[in-house]
Amino acid sequence: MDFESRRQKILDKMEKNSIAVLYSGIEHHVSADEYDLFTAQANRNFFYLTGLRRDNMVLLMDKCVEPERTMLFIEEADPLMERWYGRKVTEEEAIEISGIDDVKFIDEFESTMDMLMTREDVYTAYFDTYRHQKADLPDYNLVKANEFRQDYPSVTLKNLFPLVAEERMQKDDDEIKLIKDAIELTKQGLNNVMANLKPGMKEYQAQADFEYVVRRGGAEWTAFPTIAGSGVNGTMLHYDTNRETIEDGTLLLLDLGARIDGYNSDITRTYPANGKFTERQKAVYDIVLAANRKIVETAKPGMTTKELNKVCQDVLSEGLIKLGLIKEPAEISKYYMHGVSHHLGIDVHDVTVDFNKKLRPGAVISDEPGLYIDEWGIGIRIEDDVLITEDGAVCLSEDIIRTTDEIEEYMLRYRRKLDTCCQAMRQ
Ligand SMILES: [Mn+2]
Repeated sequence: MDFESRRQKILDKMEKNSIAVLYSGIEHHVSADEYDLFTAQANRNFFYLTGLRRDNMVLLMDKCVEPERTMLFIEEADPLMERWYGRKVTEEEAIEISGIDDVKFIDEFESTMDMLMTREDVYTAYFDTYRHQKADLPDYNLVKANEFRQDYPSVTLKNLFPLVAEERMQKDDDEIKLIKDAIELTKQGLNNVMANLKPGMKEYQAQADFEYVVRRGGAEWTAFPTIAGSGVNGTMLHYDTNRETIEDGTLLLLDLGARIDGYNSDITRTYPANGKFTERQKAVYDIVLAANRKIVETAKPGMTTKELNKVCQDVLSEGLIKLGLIKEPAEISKYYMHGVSHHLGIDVHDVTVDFNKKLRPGAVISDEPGLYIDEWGIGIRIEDDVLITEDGAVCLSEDIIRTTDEIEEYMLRYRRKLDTCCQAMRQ
């Protein structure tokens, strides 16, 4: 990965006489002496610009001097702490991974900042002040930005987030390769779900069939909590309790993905519990499939995800009118209530600077129409990951089978006798 050119692009966008300060973050405390796994929490912009996902690091870019300076601060290794908590990144490794030559230890950070603020003309400071919603605890970078504001009230504070997000919206070849690898593992995991699926199983057992394969195959973990909703649970968009029995005759909706080296896949497939779709399920399924295919055919640079969603709504409403479920296109919101696309990358719902921003080549977006018909106990979503190219789009997950014929054929051929499958312990 070319982290140096990524940082240069940010430096080019920064104002003259400015600095940028970006923290990797600190571990989230859970309870007693338990902390969340840090790799999943590291500030994603920090990771994007350095390739590092360890806690207690700072990237400092200084555009007040000629030539510009980039420094990285890391924790110093302490053999006793490492015995308990694992190895830290060494200076050599940090230089090697990030390509930053000027690496110092974190206890020098305060004095370095102090000197810089005293000796240089800093008019503007960029911090990552992103906030998802006010109800959340503020992110570490926001806490640090507020401290800085207190210490240096006359320096203009600006948000680094959109400068980095704008770059992250176009993936380079290295990033696309990792997303493809994550998709390939997701495919293997889904094949294992189909091979083991049968009525009477618990939803979490189908989840386990997926997660075993992707972890075994080298995924660092799943991209997000696996959704395995059978029957009416498939109509709940973020259902992830996964504790119900998969009944005969129902569909199982699986929204899931593997994560490799920080990059995510995000795929949804909907399978019949007993290996055969009913006529009604098939009728609804084929409407969703038509919308899914239409999006990848239509998507191209210059369009917005909003426009794509309109295309999706048109296909879905036409289908539901034919089925007699609705009379007017506007009624589609009763059965389809989310957007068809989001960006995908280091974040599953990857960063965007502007919802109305036109797609550019290199963008990776989801293609995920769905229909959620509570009264029939049918929830169907088909989600693929799509790369925007110079003149159109390609489906990166084309190889993950999706037609009802393909799915039925696969399940008929590969479904195992499950006598050896471990029994569910609890509801
Ligand atoms: Mn998605």
